[in-house]
Amino acid sequence: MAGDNKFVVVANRLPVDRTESGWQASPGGLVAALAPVLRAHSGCWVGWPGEPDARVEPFEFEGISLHPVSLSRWDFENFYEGFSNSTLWPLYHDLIVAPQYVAQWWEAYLAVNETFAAAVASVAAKGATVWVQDYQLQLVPGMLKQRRPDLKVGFFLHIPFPPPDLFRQLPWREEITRGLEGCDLVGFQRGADEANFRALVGAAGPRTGAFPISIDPTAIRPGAREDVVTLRKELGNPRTLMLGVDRMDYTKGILQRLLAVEKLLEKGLLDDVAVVQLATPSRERIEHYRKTRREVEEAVGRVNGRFGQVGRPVVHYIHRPVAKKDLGTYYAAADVMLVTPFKDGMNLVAKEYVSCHPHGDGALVLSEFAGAAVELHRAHLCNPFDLESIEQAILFALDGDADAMRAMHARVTEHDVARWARNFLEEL
Ligand code: ADQ
Repeated sequence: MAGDNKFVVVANRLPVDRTESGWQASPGGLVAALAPVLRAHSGCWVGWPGEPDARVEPFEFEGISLHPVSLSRWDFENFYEGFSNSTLWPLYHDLIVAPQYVAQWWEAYLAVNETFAAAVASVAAKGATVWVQDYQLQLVPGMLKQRRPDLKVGFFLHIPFPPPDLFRQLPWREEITRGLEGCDLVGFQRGADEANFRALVGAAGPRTGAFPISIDPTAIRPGAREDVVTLRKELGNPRTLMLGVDRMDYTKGILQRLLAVEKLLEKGLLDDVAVVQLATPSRERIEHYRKTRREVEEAVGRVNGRFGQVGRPVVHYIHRPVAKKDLGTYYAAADVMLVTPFKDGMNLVAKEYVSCHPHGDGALVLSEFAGAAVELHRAHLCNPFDLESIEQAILFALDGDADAMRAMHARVTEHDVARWARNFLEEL
């Protein structure tokens, strides 16, 4: 059975969310990067619509044809929350928390990957190109090649690939590598991730490459001058405005940056500062995520209790998603951006911030364990496992470095997400 789509993107999620007023494009650069390719090649997107137990018929959205794959509540709990986010996510992020190995989760992963592979096989035209996205679907390439040897299959891993000795913990390591070996090309964020995978599969494995993902600079625009002035005024016109923007995830090191700020305040090395921490709620049914949130919120309360004034807290914390337009205002207004993950595939927030500072102002504190540190190596790099290292980077950042900011801005603007997609697909 074959369909008529010459280009198929397959990802855990469709690039849309259902709202009260119908389907809406979900934020994220992937859609922006792939939409032109999908339109030009009569392509389609296969993915889960985001609601357990719902059956949704295929539909068109802004010129792209979407093929929903339905997942049951059981699939969601075992495949998504279980194997994807409580086994693979911590394992691939170097065991910041301990991965759990549960046979039932693995069975769900296997079954759901089969469902995705079957869906792709039914919509892809003969000889079509299929681009599989991310850690939730690592078995799909192998399964597809069995059903449809005529297809050209690429895979991109958005998160890090762990060193071989960590990967070997996985009871189902061989099945996963076999899945990826079904690819014509496997793409990673960094050369180091690619090397980890190569060390595992040896010279006989599939073709691989490093393709650092990037942002769509037209989607996040620096806020208008008057909005920046208003925001700073609302924050009490602090001398220094620091900003954090993350999904609430234990990989992001949100607590660590707050502890570093607290230490600097304690030592009297920082004053007249406001910190804005925006955190989107994420995976809240998983205990480690709830714990991370509790720890962050406790630190926010403690820092404000120790160093804030009535009507003038030090840390302004919002645990809700923020509109892209407002995000541009926060980025433009911030003197120092704090990006301190313990481990991160890329970290697009760092690139979004740099993209909102074309004139050399602002400063970026960036963890050396974020994939973004390869390209943004002129940022104020720090080791998030070492609080003093974060403190040092913040102190250096207070002085800024206009040349570095301009150079990083040029890099991010030139190497945008469209170029990322083009590079991968040309190589494929
Ligand atoms: P994430 O772990 O989600 O992505 P990141 O790359 O920083 O991390 O992307 C987050 C996105 O969500 C950004 O575009 C950001 O603007 C947005 N966002 C975050 N907090 C927000 C808030 N409070 N309000 C509104 N928007 C918010 C995974 C990997 C990364 C990799 C990307 C892409 O973990 O390492 O860079 O995929 O490959």
